[in-house]
Amino acid sequence: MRIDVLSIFPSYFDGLTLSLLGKAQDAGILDLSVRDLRDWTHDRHRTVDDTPYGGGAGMVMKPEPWGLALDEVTAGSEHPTIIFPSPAGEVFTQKTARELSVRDHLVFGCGRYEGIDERVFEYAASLGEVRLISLGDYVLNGGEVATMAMVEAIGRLIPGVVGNPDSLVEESHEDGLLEYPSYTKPSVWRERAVPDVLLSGNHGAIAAWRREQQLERTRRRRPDLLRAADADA
Ligand code: 6GU
Repeated sequence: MRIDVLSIFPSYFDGLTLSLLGKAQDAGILDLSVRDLRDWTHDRHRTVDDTPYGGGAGMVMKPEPWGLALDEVTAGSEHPTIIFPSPAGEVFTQKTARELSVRDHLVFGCGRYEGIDERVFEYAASLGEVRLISLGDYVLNGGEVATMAMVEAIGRLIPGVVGNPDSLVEESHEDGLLEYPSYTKPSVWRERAVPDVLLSGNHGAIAAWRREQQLERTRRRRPDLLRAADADA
């Protein structure tokens, strides 16, 4: 998979070369390129923002650098998916991550200031599929941290990135439920014992107990997930 990130703070993404995603890049599974949006400006100050038409607080990102950057990173790409992280977008979930993990080419456009000139989104739709995606109902200063979260969630689903694919199956949100609790040695620690069933060797009983724990935790912590599953059924 190819991923291009456009940002005025490219050094935010240095962390993505570490660990799992760094190995995926070394192995040639993931081709991640982070580009400085200011490289597509042509004035002495490398200006990317200006005052909003109609007035109001803050600055708006100018369309011209975005147009040139999007033209360049999508050139020769058949079906790029162009993602603009935005608190005004659809909410990112594990389902979104799964869907995006099978795309050939993702482009993340990280906005800053009060936003990006609206015409950029219209123009981007002529180059590929545009998605405005939010991490949740709170506000970050820009799209960079949101993009890092999405690239990690998507990247680990690409075949070969996570060493043991079984570890992808039993985690929170893969089946619409939270994960069951995990324990390791010692069997008693600070007077707290590991649940007996896990030491029983009875695989059927263990599977049933884990399922019950998943349901109980989800009921208690995230009842909204159970209602969403009901609505799906
Ligand atoms: Cl994707 N961007 C910004 N700026 N704030 C957010 C967000 C995204 N998701 C939640 N808050």
